Amino acid sequence: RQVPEGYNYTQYHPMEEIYQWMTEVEESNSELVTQHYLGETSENQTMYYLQISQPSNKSKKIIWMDCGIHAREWISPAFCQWFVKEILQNYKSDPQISRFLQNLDLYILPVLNVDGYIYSWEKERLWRKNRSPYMNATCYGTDLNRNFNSSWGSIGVSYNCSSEIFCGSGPESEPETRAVAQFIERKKEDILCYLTMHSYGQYILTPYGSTTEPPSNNEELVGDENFGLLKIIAKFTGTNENAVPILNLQMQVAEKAATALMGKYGTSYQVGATSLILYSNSGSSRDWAHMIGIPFSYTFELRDKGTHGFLLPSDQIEPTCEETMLAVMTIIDYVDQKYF
Ligand code: PAY
Ligand code: ZN
Repeated sequence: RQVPEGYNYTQYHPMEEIYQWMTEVEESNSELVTQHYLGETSENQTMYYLQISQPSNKSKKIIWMDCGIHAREWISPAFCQWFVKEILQNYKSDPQISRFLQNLDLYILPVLNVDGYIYSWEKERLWRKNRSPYMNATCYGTDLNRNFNSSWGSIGVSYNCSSEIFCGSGPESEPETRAVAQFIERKKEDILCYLTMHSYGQYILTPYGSTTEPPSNNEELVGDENFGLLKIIAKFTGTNENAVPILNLQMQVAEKAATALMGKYGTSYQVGATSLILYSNSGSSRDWAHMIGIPFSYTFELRDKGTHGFLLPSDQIEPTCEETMLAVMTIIDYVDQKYF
């Protein structure tokens, strides 16, 4: 029970099977899971997310996780599915999960870039971007992780639509970006943590990609006065003073997560701001989520470090998901314990 009977979590699945899986997960766990419409892609595919929430009169906070913003990173949607399975299988028996589900709802978008994912299954395995046409359909695809409204177009992007890192014609020019951004914007007062899953490289990346200089005071966080963000941050950092402590704290929590992950099979992850440990980029969803005031915002780069790269063999799905689970649980647990 609780997970669709017979679904194979140790294989990669094409989009139609993931759609089917979402429907079945909801049907077989109707007390806990609901499937919701999020939006439409540029090729008119539907984007759905799953909401896992335990019925309660309490007002709860949210953990958001999206997978598959980049088409070829197949381990990412596989992890979102694994994560859902683990929660559903264990929420009754695992005290950690049952504790945080009293306070937190989980919102999971298993495949953000549906068109790209389908394209990488059917046409070009190493496709990265979405599939929107540009220049009279002479080139296709925007890098959705350069299309968010955070220092859009400023660094680590291309304006050439045939580039892998084409940032689109403007911030949120893409329907997939808009669907996610509008939804998160609407819910941001309640979202404590934004997680976005990629591969590969074995990193937990923190804000910012677009600058190596953490802004002083609260300049980085817009709209804080609107929803008492400072009060939220103070819950975590114990200070009302400025934004730097939350950036540092994100690092520390990511370190704990990486340590937990390593405990499983010894896999080593590097932790730090994207601009410091990887490269600079702008318009990433992770930067944007933190900029609008979500206190914890992370990009995971899952296995491996380049041996197989995007073509991670399916026999690594299980160990990758098992270890990543520990990291994600560490973060959720921290946020839960500290906030509630
Ligand atoms: O949020 O800053 C971030 C993630 C940075 C990723 C990016 O969007 O460029 C890093 C790459 C990714 O997962 O897309 C890394 C992979 C190996 C790539 O395609 O270069
Ligand atoms: Zn990626």
